[in-house]
Amino acid sequence: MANFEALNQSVISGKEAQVKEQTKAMVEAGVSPLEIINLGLIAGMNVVGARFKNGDMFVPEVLMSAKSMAAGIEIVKPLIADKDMPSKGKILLGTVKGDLHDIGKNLVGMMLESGGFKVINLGIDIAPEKFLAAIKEHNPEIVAMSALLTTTMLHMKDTIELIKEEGIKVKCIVGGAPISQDFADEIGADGFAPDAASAVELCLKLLQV
Ligand code: B1M
Repeated sequence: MANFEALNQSVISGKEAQVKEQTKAMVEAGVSPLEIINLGLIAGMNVVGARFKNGDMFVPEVLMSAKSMAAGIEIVKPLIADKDMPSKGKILLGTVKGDLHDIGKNLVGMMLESGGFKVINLGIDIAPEKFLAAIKEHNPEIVAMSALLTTTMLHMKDTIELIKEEGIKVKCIVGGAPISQDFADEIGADGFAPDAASAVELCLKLLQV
């Protein structure tokens, strides 16, 4: 019987080398790749998400856990055909035009990936037209926008308007330090998440998965 609990613990404590070692040992012992991902890696990250939300873990620790989990997934990924990779939906993520802040956005991306979503991280300074082109290319279920500046948050509205003008049906969600639920409602977003763990919950709710 594979020791998923030990792997959970290594992810929770952000011990990347240990995660790699335990993941490789499980692969060599013939444990199913999907079980390693779901019961070992993602289950550990779920605990991290809950602790982060409750204020029991902080950003640097969460980043270490997310990096450890990603290292484990990298080992298992080649063993799984793309179609079998568990995915709860595709999310396009980016920091809006004129804004270079990406620490929080990347954290959101990692938490979404650990929550089972496929994330396409477009990066920073993403103009509405770039979001639109990426939507047409990747056909995501959700577009998640981040803004940290009161000046750039207005580009979220421009992006949502452009998407609506084009008649594209995709859920748009927003977040970042200056963003509030009121602002999200005002610009016609489908949701707002104050932090990375809530972003996962919001996407699960919006897609009903
Ligand atoms: Co700048 N910066 N910064 N900055 N910076 C802030 C945001 C600021 C509040 C600092 C201050 O004055 N007190 C201020 C904004 C003021 C305002 O607009 N009201 C500010 C400013 C003014 C600027 C510059 C203009 C400074 C200058 O050059 N004069 C400049 C702008 C550059 C630009 O973007 N064009 C600038 C530059 C920078 C650095 C490059 C130096 C650096 C960014 C490095 C990087 O990201 N790679 C930086 C940093 C680090 C900060 C602070 C100190 C920290 C931001 C951060 O990473 N927090 C910030 C002050 C602060 O917030 N305390 C500040 C940690 C991160 C985990 O939290 O990003 O909030 P956060 O993400 C959270 C949630 O907001 C949420 O989940 C995350 C995790 O829980 N979330 C989402 C975020 N995105 C989401 C998307 C979602 C859902 C949730 O999708 C649905």
